[in-house]
Amino acid sequence: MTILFAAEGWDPAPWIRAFESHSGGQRRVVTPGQDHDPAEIHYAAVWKPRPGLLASLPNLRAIFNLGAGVDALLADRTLPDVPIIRIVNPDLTVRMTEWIVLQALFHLRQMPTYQAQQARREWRQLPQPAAREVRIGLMGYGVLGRDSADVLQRLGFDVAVWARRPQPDADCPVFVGKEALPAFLARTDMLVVLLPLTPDTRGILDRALFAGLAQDGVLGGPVLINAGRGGLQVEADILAALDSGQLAGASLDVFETEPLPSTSPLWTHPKVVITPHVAADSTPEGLTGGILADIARFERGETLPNEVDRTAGY
Ligand code: NDP
Ligand code: OXD
Repeated sequence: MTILFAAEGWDPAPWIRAFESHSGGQRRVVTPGQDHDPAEIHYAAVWKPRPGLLASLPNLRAIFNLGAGVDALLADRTLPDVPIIRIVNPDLTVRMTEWIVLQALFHLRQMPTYQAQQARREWRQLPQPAAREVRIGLMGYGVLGRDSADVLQRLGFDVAVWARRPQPDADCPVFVGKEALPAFLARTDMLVVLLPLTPDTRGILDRALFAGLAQDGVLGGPVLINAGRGGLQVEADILAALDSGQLAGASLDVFETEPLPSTSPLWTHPKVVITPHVAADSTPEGLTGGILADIARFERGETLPNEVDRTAGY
């Protein structure tokens, strides 16, 4: 049984090595450019595969998306009707939590201002709010959101979350659905976004949403931290909100267009922290063992966790 590895822009060599070593050489791994019979492929491990590629595999049994977000994959209207499994893996989760916590502390401890002062050799101590005085609003309380929420709460932040459905086991206030969004935003000083990109969430981070954020917080204005997807945000509205003071700062890992064009004013904006979609990388060592274990379960007839709901889009 052969696995097709197809990940746009990624070096396949370490992935193939990791698949082969974790399977003790039991699985053959091929790439789209390589000579192979499409009929021999039963599983595909993919990241943004060329539209139509998966439809060309007549014996495909399951698709493993090599990231947590499936928006790019679901955009292929020819996808075969087989289970799509997305990555849920402690390695990826911890990496995301590191990034979110790093950004939350960066803004809490006023690092953008201190960096600007450093550039001017200016020694000026600012009043320092405590984490417990900052109300974090976390959009998306899934695998990644839950872990970030736990760690942010342990650091003392006052965390509430927004999700699509009730979360009976949550240990923080939960706001559910569109009706609860205004109340959620009104108590948010730091908006952390870990939503998937779906038809319901596209463009949600816009002027109207920023206008609903709390303006009376200890940070001097609300801060936006987005590691979900660039399609969630309207960048022109972020820039306008930063310039009008409606937003006091932003940390962005994802963008409407990636790579972020060199002409984007976000690059040089003094209130913006930019990272190039690296909040939580998918690594061969972190992920291949889990995919192979899932394939073994699937072949034993067991149901796989983390199957994507195509209707909901995540
Ligand atoms: P999950 O599917 O586990 O969680 C998604 C969460 O978003 C759930 O809480 C869900 O609500 C909520 N949600 C979805 N749609 C809506 C909506 N319309 N209104 C309110 N809440 C909604 O995803 P993960 O936590 O694993 O990942 C989240 C996203 O992070 C990924 O989709 C991906 O885009 C992004 N990501 C980015 C990376 C990076 O490096 N920048 C790396 C990895 C992921 P409910 O619980 O009610 O279903
Ligand atoms: C993902 C990503 O979805 O890397 O995992 O963005």
